[in-house]
Amino acid sequence: MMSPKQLVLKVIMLGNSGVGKTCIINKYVKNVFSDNIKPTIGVDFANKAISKDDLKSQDTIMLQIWDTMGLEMFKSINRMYYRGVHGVVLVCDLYNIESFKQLDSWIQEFLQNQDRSTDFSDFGFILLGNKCDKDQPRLVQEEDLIRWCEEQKKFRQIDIDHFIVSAKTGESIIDAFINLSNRMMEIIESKQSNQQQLSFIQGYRTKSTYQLRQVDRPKKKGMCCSSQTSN
Ligand SMILES: Nc1nc2c(ncn2[C@@H]2O[C@H](COP(=O)(O)OP(=O)(O)OP(=O)(O)O)[C@@H](O)[C@H]2O)c(=O)[nH]1
Ligand SMILES: [Mg+2]
Repeated sequence: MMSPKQLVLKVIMLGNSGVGKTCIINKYVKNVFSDNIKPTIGVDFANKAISKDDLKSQDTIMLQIWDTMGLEMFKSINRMYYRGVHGVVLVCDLYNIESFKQLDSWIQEFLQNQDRSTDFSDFGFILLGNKCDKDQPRLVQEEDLIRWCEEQKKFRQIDIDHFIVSAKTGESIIDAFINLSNRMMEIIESKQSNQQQLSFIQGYRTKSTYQLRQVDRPKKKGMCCSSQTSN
């Protein structure tokens, strides 16, 4: 066990356009929600600190949450943001069946293009079914999410917990990110020696901060890459 420290962990949001990825980040990091939000073009990231009171660990975490474009035509551009990722938030819209069907393609796309590990259990995952505040019969049921997670366990040996959430009311959003943070900590702590843990964490860090900033700085006007920080 290494001495307590703050770890910077990179998390990426994945899911179809319109499922609410940007709204979920805004609610979680800034506690705001807007009905009037445009599709994300380019990338952005926000930082959010998780205290050790919320973690089953002596360490604290700074989550670096990357927001990407869900539009199909940008899928290949998203690939460069898969570098150095520790955790993935998969999102579908409970009122959009296609967004649920596409989850498989998002996780596959990530696993094929990430550069960190051939062992898929080295990544933390959670699945969010968003927009549960809506007062209409849902098109995607909680049972569908449960079954999907069971399939990931069976066919890919990946443990994924699901959450029914709302970016509008904030329901279960904090719980979901704490679950993901604990999962990522478990993965780090499962590394046998201090040295293994350290190189595992530093490997992430080097790739997510240094390389991304060097390679991915947008050249075109209108492609934004700003950051927000919240505690
Ligand atoms: N009722 C309700 N509407 C939501 C919720 N989350 C997002 N929305 C709405 O859904 C629409 C899409 O939300 P975004 O956050 O832009 O979706 P996105 O996944 O970031 O989409 P892309 O950036 O195109 O990939 C917006 O009109 C939001 O106001 C929610 O929890 N409840
Ligand atoms: Mg967005």
